[in-house]
Amino acid sequence: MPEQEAAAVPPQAKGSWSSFLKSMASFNGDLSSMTAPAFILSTTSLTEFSAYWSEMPRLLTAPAKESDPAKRTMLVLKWFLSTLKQQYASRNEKLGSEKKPLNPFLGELFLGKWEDEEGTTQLVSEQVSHHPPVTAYSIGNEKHGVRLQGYNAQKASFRTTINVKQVGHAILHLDQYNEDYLITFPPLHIEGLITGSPYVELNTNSYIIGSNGFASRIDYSGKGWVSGSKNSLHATVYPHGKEKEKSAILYTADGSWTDSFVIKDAKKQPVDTYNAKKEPKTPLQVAPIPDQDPLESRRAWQKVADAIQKGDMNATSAEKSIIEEQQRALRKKEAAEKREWSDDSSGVRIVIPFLRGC
Ligand code: HC3
Repeated sequence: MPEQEAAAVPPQAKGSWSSFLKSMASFNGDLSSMTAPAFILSTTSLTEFSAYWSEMPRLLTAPAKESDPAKRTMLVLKWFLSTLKQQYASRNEKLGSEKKPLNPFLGELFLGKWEDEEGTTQLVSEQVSHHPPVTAYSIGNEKHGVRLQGYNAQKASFRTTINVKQVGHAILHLDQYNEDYLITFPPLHIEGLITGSPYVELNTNSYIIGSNGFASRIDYSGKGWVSGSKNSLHATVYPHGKEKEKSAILYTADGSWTDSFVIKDAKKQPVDTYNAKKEPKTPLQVAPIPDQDPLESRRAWQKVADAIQKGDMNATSAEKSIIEEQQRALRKKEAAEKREWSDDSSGVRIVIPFLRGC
């Protein structure tokens, strides 16, 4: 084991980390109920992860400005690939390792917006199920008529490491072309678990299926025992039904999702590039905590986050219990009231348990 990796577990946490690893042998697949040592706890809730889809709004809106349908599909692919680093490696980069995010409560909200030359891009992320955890989101840029809506859940298992299958999908809609792109999410696994510096590596493949007759397939690979490099990707854009026909490929993308990739056309000529280290991001604007609704993530978890930051496990558990207790009381109240919510504008009656418990 390399020394610098072994040092990832603080000396005082070595015992709890090895107990955590032993407990993984009987892991039941429920990531939210996994009890992890203090040093690996994050102060960020999973509802915040929805923001990773749009940290570079100009890439999200770029397809809306392209009149050629195959090129539009390529630009959707470029935007999707550009989100991968933020989605899967940014915490590792920022915090030194992947951490265990806060498990959102039902109805938890994360709201924000990006303001730049693309206009306003608005984010609404909501926890729509607590057990199993499901996060839904809607990201919209009205000026360019672009909307991304989706939901995410995870099914995990343990075999030599934590393997995560992502359940859910997202749909990117372009108003101008009345076009939808159905996006699936890659399976992933955790590397570096033994040494206490976990990070995400993506597995197999995922797809983007356009309603315009074109699709993209993205293949992911990592550093194997013998060859390969970390975070590698190979993607192709092709007409529907022609995934296996090499001669039908319209565009390819090759490189790394944490570094850079090149997009080439059918003649193998470079037509576009992306460099994750150089691409400027637009900061997400979130309301100051005192101005947030009590259901908003950073306000609701503030005391828990402070306790985690101080490394105070007793306060962390106590503050988490307060939130859990409030949630139990709310569920009881809702059950007693048999509450129904209605949307007056459409006349549709939405019964909360149906909507929330998906
Ligand atoms: C598996 C994961 C929680 C889920 C995270 C998801 C799939 C959430 C939706 C985002 O769009 C993409 C995404 C990125 C990373 C995924 C997380 C990586 C690790 C985390 C586990 C719950 C934590 C595992 C615990 C430990 C000890 C390894 O940190």
